[in-house]
Amino acid sequence: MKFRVSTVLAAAGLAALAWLPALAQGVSEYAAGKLRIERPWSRATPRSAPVAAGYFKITNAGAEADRLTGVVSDISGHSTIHEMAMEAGVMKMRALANGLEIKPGASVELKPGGFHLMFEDLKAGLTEGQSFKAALIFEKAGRVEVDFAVMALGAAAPGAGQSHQH
Ligand SMILES: [Cu+2]
Repeated sequence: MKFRVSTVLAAAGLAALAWLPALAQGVSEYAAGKLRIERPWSRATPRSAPVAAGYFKITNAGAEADRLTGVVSDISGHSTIHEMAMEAGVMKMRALANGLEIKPGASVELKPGGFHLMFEDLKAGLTEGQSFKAALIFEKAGRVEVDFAVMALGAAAPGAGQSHQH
C-alpha cells in the first residue's frame, strides 16, 4: 500500500513543519494545580497596531471545572479574553464577560479564529522571536505566570480559519 504510506509520511511532515516554530522556541508548559498550559504564543504586530492576540492550549485534569477570568501583562494597558462568534453572518470578536470555562477532563485551545487573549492598548509592538510575560488568572488555580513566544506576523495554528486578522 504505497499510497497509504506516502500519505502518512506527508501528514507527518506537515505536522512537523507546523510545530517547528514552537520547537525552535523551546517547549513551554506550565502547571497550576490540575491545569496544564501548553505553548503560549502570540504574533508579531504590524507597526503601530494597538492590539495583539495570545494563544495557548489548556487542559483540566481535575474533577472540577475551572475558569480563566483574566490576564495581566506589562505589554498592554489592559487585556481581555475574547471569542469569535457569528453575528448576522459576519465573524466578530467579543469579550467573554464571565471568562472561559475549562470543564473537568477537557482541553480548550485558544487559537486564531477561536478563543484568544486580547492585549489591548499595547505599549510597544511585538517582534518575531521575542517573548513576553503575562499572568493568567483562574478562579480556582489562581495566578499563573507564563511566557508568550512571539511568532511571525502571519503565523497560524494548524487548522485555523482565515476570516479574521488580529
Ligand atoms: Cu480579540
